Amino acid sequence: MSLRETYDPDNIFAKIIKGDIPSVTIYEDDHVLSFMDAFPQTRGHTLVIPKQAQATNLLTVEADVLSMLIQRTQTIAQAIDRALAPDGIRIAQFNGAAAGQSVFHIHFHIIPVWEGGAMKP
Ligand code: DGP
Repeated sequence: MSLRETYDPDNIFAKIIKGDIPSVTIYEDDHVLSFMDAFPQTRGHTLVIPKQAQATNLLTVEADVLSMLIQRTQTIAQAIDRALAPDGIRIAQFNGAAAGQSVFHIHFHIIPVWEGGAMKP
């Protein structure tokens, strides 16, 4: 999918928001849903998505939604830090299939990392 494809309201994350696909919720409010990645790179690998915004990626998302999303990502990363005490936390975000994006509903990855590769899933 290119950077300029229209939003598919039946994408996997839209189905998770609707409750049509189960997920493990980490945090939820009126605007944001955060849940465990089904294919975690490390233990605690978490995704953060907007609930209402129909945006495929960072280039097309509204600025206020993006601000809210990164603020929630910070809060959730702080909670993951307290819970799992990783040595580092990687924040990842991909735009377009060519860049590695596979689900076309904007999202941030929060990926705790441990020195020496400990705490693999
Ligand atoms: P990206 O490559 O940035 O589009 O990442 C999409 C992530 O979504 C990837 O790490 C795997 C995850 N994922 C794909 N399908 C599902 C699903 O059905 N449930 C959950 N929880 N995660 C999923």
